[in-house]
Amino acid sequence: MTAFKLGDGDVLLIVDVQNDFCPGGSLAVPRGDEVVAIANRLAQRFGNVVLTQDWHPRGHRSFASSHPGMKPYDLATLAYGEQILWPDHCIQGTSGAEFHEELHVPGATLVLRKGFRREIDSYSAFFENDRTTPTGLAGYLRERGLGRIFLAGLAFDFCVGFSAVDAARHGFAAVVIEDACRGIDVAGSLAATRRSLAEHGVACITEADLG
Ligand code: VGL
Ligand code: ZN
Repeated sequence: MTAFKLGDGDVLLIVDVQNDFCPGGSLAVPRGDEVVAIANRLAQRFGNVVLTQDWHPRGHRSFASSHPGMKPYDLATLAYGEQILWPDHCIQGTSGAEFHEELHVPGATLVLRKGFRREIDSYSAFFENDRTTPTGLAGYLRERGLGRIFLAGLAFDFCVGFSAVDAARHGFAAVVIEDACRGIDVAGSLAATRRSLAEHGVACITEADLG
């Protein structure tokens, strides 16, 4: 039995499949490159595909290198609250910020760049980490009549998870395709993400559930 029948109101959101999040990159997600083949396959089944691209200026406040004496994965307090500090990654215009070279999604209609404000990180494709600055994605999806969002990509416990929860908060149906994601797992982030997805009614499925 097919649990999910895809239609015109569905969109596939492919999150941050970029070189810096893949093996060899500066913030490599373990086995991150394994999502490429499945993302390519999924994209062919959706009439609507949107890509996100983490896109930071040099000296971004989420980088440990911007905080003397602190190191990657430390917790810092920024103007909007707590922020995990990361290695420099996905710097605008660098090869680390490019999509994985085998990602092949010619039908994608939007590349949504996020994290471009020096002072604010953005895990979610909908709101930056201050939780109030919108990226514009909700408006795009609404105007296009897209009501159900399937998510794939990197990292499960950061950008994919936050995007899925914000989608649900916005009133979209949100579905994470878990075998099309890989996670980082810092400070219990995987378990926290699973809890948060469940609390917000986000379904977690596998590619096989799409029939
Ligand atoms: C991400 C940490 C920092 C992600 C982006 O794409 O999950 N994680 N920037
Ligand atoms: Zn980032």
